[in-house]
Amino acid sequence: MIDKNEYILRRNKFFNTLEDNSVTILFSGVGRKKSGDENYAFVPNKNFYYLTGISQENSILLLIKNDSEKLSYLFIDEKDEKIEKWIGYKLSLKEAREISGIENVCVRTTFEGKMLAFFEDNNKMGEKISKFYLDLEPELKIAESKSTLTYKKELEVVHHLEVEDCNAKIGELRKIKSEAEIELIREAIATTDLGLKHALLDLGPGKHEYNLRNSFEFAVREDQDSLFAFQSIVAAGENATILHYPQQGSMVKKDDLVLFDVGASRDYYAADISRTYPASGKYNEIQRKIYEIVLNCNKQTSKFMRPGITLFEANEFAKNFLAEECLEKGLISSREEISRVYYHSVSHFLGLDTHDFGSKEDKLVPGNVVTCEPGLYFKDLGIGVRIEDDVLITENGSEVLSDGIAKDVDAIEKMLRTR
Ligand SMILES: [Mn+2]
Repeated sequence: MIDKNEYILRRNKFFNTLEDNSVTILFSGVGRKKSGDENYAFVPNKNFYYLTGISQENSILLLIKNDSEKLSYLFIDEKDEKIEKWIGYKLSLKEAREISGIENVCVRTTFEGKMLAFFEDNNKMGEKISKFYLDLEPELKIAESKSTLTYKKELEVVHHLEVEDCNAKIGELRKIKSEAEIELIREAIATTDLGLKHALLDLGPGKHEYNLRNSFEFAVREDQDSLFAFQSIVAAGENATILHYPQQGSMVKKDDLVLFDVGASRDYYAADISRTYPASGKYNEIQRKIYEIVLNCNKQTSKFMRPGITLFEANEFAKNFLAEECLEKGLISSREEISRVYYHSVSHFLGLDTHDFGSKEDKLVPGNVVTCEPGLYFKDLGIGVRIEDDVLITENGSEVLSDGIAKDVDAIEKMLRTR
């Protein structure tokens, strides 16, 4: 749970990145239609959520920076008992105030009127405010058939305003996690661990991938009704060489390795963990050989990650490590062949989104949370191994937040023996 003072602090930091005499409008978004009269489960725009803590659809944040004065307004749907009988509880203005720390919480239907009055005043004052910021994420729907991109056109054409995308400004703030955010990621990781342990009770030949996935997901949901950061991946044998393997209908065979790439989320903060287990309870010789290369790469790469390093450099480090080891152990016959058996990147930023804001060229700084996920995939051998941890960049190096989830061969085999 993030305190309202942290949201106030985040908005102040964001205000500091904005031009004076500017207006910012952020939308939580509206539910996306699935089919008929059914919508997908609503997920708020993460930049809106980051600055408000409000996850209710159809909400709007209005920030005005005028002569260095910083004004925040929040608009949410009016409570309506009839509608609540169908779709459940909605926040009161007071509750929204307590969550967000915004004093001026207004009913959503007053937003358009307030903006019209604002445009009139602004006209009278010789268009003192000419700069508008919107989050121009293309998929962000703010009404049934309206996105922030259509809203941008309206502001430009009707009101002659200059509109700038503020997505990256908020993204930059999101890259550095507070203590409270790191704690939520830790909690998401702990829940993911519970899920994996539960799935291991069922691991064995004759089970289907979906049995193991359901076992994982059952335990996650049972833990404080947790949600998932992304669609769970459980892939046995050759299927584990498909990175985002979607089907999960295959039966696990005795000699299969089973790859889990899974993550619970807490207040939308994601865990992203991969582990690869032997169905028989014991890694055979070739599996162990490949597994230990990936494991050592995982450990060395997370140590390599520290302030000043980029994710591009971390990937080069991991790729070289894998190439060298595979060559030495006779798994490939030239260094170039590594691209055949390792075909993704070793890391991405993690946070409110599983693939969070941040590029491969950004130098890491303390407070960044990134993944460390080397893998090797031998389709011909029916073996795919990925070992993924979540890593916090610290002042002097890094801390593996998911170190508590067993990954050493002995620890895993013992766990499977004694379950
Ligand atoms: Mn990942």
